[in-house]
Amino acid sequence: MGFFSKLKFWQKQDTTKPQDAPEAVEATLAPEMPAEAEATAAPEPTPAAAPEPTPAAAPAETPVEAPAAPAEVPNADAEPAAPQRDAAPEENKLTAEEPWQRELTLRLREAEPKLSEWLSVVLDGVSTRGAELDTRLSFLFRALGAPESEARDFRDRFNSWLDMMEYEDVADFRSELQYRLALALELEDEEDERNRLFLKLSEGLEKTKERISRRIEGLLSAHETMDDAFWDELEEILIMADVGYEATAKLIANLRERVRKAGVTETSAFKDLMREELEEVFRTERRITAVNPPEVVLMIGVNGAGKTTTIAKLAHRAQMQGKKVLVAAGDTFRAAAMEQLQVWAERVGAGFFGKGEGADPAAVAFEAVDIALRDGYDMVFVDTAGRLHTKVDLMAELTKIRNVLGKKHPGAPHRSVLVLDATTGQNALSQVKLFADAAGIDEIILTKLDGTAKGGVVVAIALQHGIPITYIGLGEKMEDLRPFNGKDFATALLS
Ligand SMILES: Nc1nc2c(ncn2[C@@H]2O[C@H](COP(=O)(O)OP(=O)(O)OP(=O)(O)O)[C@@H](O)[C@H]2O)c(=O)[nH]1
Ligand SMILES: [Mg+2]
Repeated sequence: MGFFSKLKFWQKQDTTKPQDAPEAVEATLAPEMPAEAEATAAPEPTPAAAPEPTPAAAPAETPVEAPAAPAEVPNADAEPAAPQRDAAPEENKLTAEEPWQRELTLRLREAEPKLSEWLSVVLDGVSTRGAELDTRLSFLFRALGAPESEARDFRDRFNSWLDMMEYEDVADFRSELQYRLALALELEDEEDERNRLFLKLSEGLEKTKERISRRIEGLLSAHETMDDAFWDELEEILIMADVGYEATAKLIANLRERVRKAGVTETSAFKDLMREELEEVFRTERRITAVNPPEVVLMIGVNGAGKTTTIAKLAHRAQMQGKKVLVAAGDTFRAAAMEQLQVWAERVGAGFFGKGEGADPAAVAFEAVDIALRDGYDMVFVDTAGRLHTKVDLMAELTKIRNVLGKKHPGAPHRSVLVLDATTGQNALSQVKLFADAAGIDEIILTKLDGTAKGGVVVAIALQHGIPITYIGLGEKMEDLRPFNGKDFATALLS
């Protein structure tokens, strides 16, 4: 559990706490308070962040990568001869008396209360990794009231990742650093982060937008009213953008009804109505998300869809949120599949369990959950084969894995996640049907939306199957797997 979730939990427990949250950044940073004492006194990190930001409002105004302020190294002189980056945390202990620290505190307090701004202040004058960066990151954690142990844990994991990636320059890892901080400090819902995601989403959907929004623009300028010819042309545009016949027919019928109810005929009103309709299409029922730990997630999908890399990305997110994660190599069809998963597990710092090529995948799943129960893991991701000798074999294997998991741990698998490659367009729809009928699906993750013009398939999946889409893949980097937000998707698609 991350620091701020613990904080929220404690606040709920103790109703005697004052209601008024103090400023996010404390002027005086107490050296090494016990975690709990510090936490109960600590405020919400983003008092100014709106709970329901409107993603459309700001993307253009918010810099994705805010440039560092003019170089001004507050601790250039105050810092002793650079300690090694693996120096004991005590050596990095901060005291508020030091001039650079006072200055940094003031600048953080003056900055707009959002992560990208805080990070700009903290990284000002730091161009490479090393002791300076470590010190500043610890400072940021403590300035936000997070316990030293979490700062240390974050720094250690981040430095191991930097070692592995052989990154030295801040320019190479800044984006990943911000992503990790957003997860670790539970700031991902912050407006700033959402804007970053929205920009990323818009960029990722560029090719799909070429197919949908550019053509809709053309349609709107060619027609003044929404007459039959208008709807016919719209139908063609949607089909060409991989929304598919069935979903297009449904969407057009819904849109016509919406237009009729709104009592408008002019095409100028169309985009807003279409956006509202898409938001409706992507709306999902609330579900019980609580689980009896460990939470077991079964990843299914055809070969090459992105199951293994998506497990890595999900494991990474969960680890950053303070969870203990185990990944299980249930794809025993190919030795390479297991090795690939093991490498990813090591990279993201998750536990790994595998039994070798040809082992029974159900036995792998069973033993992995056994280990997870014994060793207190919070989550288990079970990778599965995408290809077997026949479809029947594949489905029988998935059913067996599910049964065994349920016997070992009631409620498991808590989620069966179908991973779909968006570049396969309409083919993705038949995969949903196949897996839903044979194995059952609780949610869908669509990968490779970046660089495909077939993103319209997202609409088809939501309309035809009503299975929640929980994440989308917008690239190969860890931070490129993002929670799916239907409202943002509709806005990005039509903007
Ligand atoms: N551009 C892009 N590439 C992705 C994305 N997700 C996965 N990939 C790439 O897709 C390829 C296949 O991914 P894997 O995770 O190995 O797919 P898999 O489903 O495990 O495949 P099998 O093990 O063969 O069944 C890899 O090269 C990934 O880097 C994404 O969102 N965007
Ligand atoms: Mg795989």
